[in-house]
Amino acid sequence: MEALEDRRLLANLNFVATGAVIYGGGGGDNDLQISVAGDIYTYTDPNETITLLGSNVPATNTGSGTNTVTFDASTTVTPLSLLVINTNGGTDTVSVSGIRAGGEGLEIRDSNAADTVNITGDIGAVANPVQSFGVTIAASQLNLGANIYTNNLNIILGAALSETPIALATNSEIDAGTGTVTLNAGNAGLGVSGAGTNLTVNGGSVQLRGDVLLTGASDISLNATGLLQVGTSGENTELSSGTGEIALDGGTKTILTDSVSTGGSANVAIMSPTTLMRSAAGKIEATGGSISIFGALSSATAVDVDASGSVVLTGTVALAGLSVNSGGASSINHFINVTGNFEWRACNGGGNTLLVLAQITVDGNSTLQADTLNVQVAPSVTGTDMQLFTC
Ligand SMILES: [Ca+2]
Ligand SMILES: [Ca+2]
Repeated sequence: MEALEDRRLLANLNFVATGAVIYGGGGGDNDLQISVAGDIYTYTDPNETITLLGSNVPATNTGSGTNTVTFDASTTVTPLSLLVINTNGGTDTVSVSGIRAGGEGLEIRDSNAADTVNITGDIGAVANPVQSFGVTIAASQLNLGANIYTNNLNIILGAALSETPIALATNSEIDAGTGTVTLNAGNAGLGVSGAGTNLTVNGGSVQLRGDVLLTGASDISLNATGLLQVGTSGENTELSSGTGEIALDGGTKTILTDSVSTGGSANVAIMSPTTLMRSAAGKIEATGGSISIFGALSSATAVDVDASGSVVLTGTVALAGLSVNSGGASSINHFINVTGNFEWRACNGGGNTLLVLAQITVDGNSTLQADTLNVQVAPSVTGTDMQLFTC
């Protein structure tokens, strides 16, 4: 026996006893707009009427049963804890221009259709972040033009399984305090809809799934007090900032699964006790800038590090192969262990010095080249001899 199709054409706003407010759209195409001024929320949809119901309906409200309803969120019996949006069937659009700072969380559910979510105003504020439930947004497309701040509560953008392409419309800061930030942008990735938009993500744990391919001068700053995981198993995640800076800071560990690159004169800085490059992570590149990696760097595959400026690797390095092209003065200060081939070239005609102060152990072929080579520690080569060249 077939299930009956949902043919409701009316939307409800259900104030349940727990303090959640659940918007349930009908089967038609919703165009729901949510705004707030002080404690007064307005939900409006030209396509469906909205009816208030439930045991916690605010004492002050207007418009129930029409296309625009308002309610004073401070007049519920149980304090509001969470705004839930479920547009159900139809090709729906949800636009949120803000929610109260320092209050309820936001959950926009994926209704498994080509639904779009636009966030055009901040969710929480730096000094007054979301205080309950955190923020979860799923859709077929998320256009993010605002900041999101929670008080140590998780922020999840993108559906866990179907994933959600994310377009940045303005600079966006996503800050969960010690909570987890998960960006599930999937195969379509996270990109820009403006000329150049910065992405800043702060959390206790930060996990990205899907490429972050920004253009213009878009800075990417990803910071976790714990694990920073850029990509997951089977979903390698590339980071590209256009001509913006890239700064990655994993408090305990940074995991990369694909290349990290900047253009223009922008730099790449990775600060973490350990940076692990998984799968074919491949390349860290600053075509016109410098690269600095503070902490240990390891990978089971070969890694390219290319910069027109200096390359500074401050921690121990353990890789299956390493190729460094550096256009600035370089020094090798820490133990480098390469099971494959090793090459470090610092040649751009600028009189670059490559100073070797720590042991380099290489099983394969190895080449060191600079305008001036200053090798103060004998390399340990078990493969072919180490070749030392001046440019
Ligand atoms: Ca839908
Ligand atoms: Ca709908």
